[in-house]
Amino acid sequence: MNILEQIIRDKRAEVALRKAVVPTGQLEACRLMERNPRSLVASLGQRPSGIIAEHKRRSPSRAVINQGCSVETVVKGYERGGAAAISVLTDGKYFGGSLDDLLLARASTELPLLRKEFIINPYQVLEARAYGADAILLIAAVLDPGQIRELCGEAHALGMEVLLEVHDREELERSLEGGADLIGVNNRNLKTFEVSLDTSRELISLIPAEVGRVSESGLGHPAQLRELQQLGYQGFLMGESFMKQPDPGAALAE
Ligand code: IGP
Repeated sequence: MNILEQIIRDKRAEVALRKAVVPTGQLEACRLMERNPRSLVASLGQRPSGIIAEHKRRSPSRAVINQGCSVETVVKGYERGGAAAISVLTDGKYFGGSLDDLLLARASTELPLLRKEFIINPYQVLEARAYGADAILLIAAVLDPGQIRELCGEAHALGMEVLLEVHDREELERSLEGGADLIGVNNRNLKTFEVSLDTSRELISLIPAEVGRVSESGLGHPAQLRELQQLGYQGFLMGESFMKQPDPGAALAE
């Protein structure tokens, strides 16, 4: 079993437990459901950096990245540093995140927030909204086209946008009909952790012009962002290169 299959197996069990503890009706009654979500797509157009800066404490590929900074410090630093949006990892077992992190991020910024999670069930989309997210991530590698369509529909019905992550041509082609607002090309293979920017270079020409284009993972140098921008990417999802510094927001501003 590869790591992605392992994560999804655990996630199924987790979602069943969560549903039992907080029923759908309770989530629907949450205060944050009254708030109007903000557009991640629009923010990428307005904020010149195009950076979606990620709160990430640890990962299966790199163990501890940053345990010292509070969510509030990181998020406010990212905003000050010029981020266009913030991504918050909410998976606990493999990434050390939580829905409380999303809530704390929501209390710390007005920038659009992406819930970074392994979403397999509409319940998690509702959860994202109730905890203050403006957009969700969907990972094509673990979803079939019917699920992508269903989860996109759920997100849109709740006023949120969808960033759909792909890693190869096959995933991209079978996912395009799903209705995502943005396509994210993950430079990291989630099954092997290998990182190559060639993934972004090769897939750009296959992404239709009407969807937003985001390059994800393994980015750190300004020269990389310049190259990807010239190729047609408008967004850059970056975590480790900021989080591994003692002051992640200052690292972004540099
Ligand atoms: C950020 P990096 O290499 O800058 O820390 O990558 C982000 O792209 C990465 O965390 C990520 C991810 C994911 C995490 C991309 N897709 C899916 C968990 C699940």
